[in-house]
Amino acid sequence: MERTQVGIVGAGPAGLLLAHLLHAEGIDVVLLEARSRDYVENRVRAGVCEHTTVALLRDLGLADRLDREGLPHGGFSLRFDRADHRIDLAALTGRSITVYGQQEIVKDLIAARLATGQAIEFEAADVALHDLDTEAPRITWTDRDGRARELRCDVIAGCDGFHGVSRPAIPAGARTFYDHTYPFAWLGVLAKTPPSHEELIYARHERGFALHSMRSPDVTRLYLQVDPAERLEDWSDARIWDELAARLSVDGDFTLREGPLLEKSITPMRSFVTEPMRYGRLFLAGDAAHIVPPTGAKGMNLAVADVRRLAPALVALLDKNDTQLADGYAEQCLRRVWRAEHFSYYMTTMLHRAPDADPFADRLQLSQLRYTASSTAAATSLAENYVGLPFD
Ligand code: RFL
Ligand code: PHB
Repeated sequence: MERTQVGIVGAGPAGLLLAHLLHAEGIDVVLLEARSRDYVENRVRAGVCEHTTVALLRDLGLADRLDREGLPHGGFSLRFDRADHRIDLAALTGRSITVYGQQEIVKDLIAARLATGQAIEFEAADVALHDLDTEAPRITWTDRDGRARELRCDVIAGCDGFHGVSRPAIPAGARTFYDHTYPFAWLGVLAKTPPSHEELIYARHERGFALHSMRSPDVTRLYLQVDPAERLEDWSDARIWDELAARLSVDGDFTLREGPLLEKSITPMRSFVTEPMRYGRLFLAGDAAHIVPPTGAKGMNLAVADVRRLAPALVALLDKNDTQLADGYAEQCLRRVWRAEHFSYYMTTMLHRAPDADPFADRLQLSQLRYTASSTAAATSLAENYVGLPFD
């Protein structure tokens, strides 16, 4: 049987960053990933990095490309009543965010790990966790050459996302789930065309929410609120552009720049939290433990915040047999998680059109938006959550 100190399941932002932090402290890690390198490096997802996420990557010397290619944004627009209402993040908080694709962070982290001579076990199939309530938990899997493998660990970190095997490995009596589904999904597209506006636009419209974001000076990222039952086949490129143009229209100057679509997908929206984020020698981090709807741009940033706490907790546990940080891990993380859950719920319900919205709900929503755009107190509350609350 193979042996390591920390077995990490999942090479998304959480698993890769945790592997990096632990390796830097001399902890031995095995990192397993169900998909291929090519797949994880090209999976289009998040785009907004909180200033705390950027600062951590810089401290670790992992931000060279992010600093060259990432787009710093000091504000964004709330678009409603056919006009833009700018939230000046920099003036309100002294901080800004950076637009840099999650898959670029994943590429940078994979390159950094391989550069230190450490491996990643891509295409690991049939991954299963065992003996989690003992001091010697195990992971079994079938590797890409079809061989059955078994790894004995001191600790397992479940970083395998919302659909992974780690969370379901916790017995039902040992955890509580908090779950909320929304009657919306996001149809997301990546378009080969320069952004139509310098900043992100979160648009509230009678036809539903739309978001204008970007990846680079030549690539735009756009989203439309759709019914979760919608099928991608029913959305031709022309229909997507027409709907985006309608929802992003303003009185005044704005032209939506169209271009070839490079990617299209539909993602349902959900809020979900697991408490505690630990069972015996299994620690959950990132989407494996909790998800938020993407409106607040918090999911990847929460994954980063989790492992930033988990790494020192595991170092203390494994090097000094000091359990204090490990015992406080879940509670500490969950404070930030629930703040992000609330913020994401607030942004989502303020900007999306519920299928059963009546004129009363519409008026409340518009009043909330007008208040946020006109009150420095309300705008500051939004802005400080959006750029990322201080870590400690
Ligand atoms: P990930 O990225 O899902 O990585 C988990 C990894 O585990 C692998 N895996 C397994 N490996 C081994 N064995 C198994 N049995 C396995 N099962 C799964 C998977 O292949 C994968 O590689 O989780 P992680 O690391 O916790 O990171 C979380 C983020 O990916 C997620 O929260 C964000 O993408 C959410 N999100 C956003 N977050 C932000 O902070 N800012 C944003 O602007 C933002 N926009 C978004 C988003 C998510 C979106 N979608 C598609 C869900 C926009 C969208 C549309
Ligand atoms: C993105 O660029 O993909 C993005 C931006 C802001 C969000 C969600 C996603 O709130």
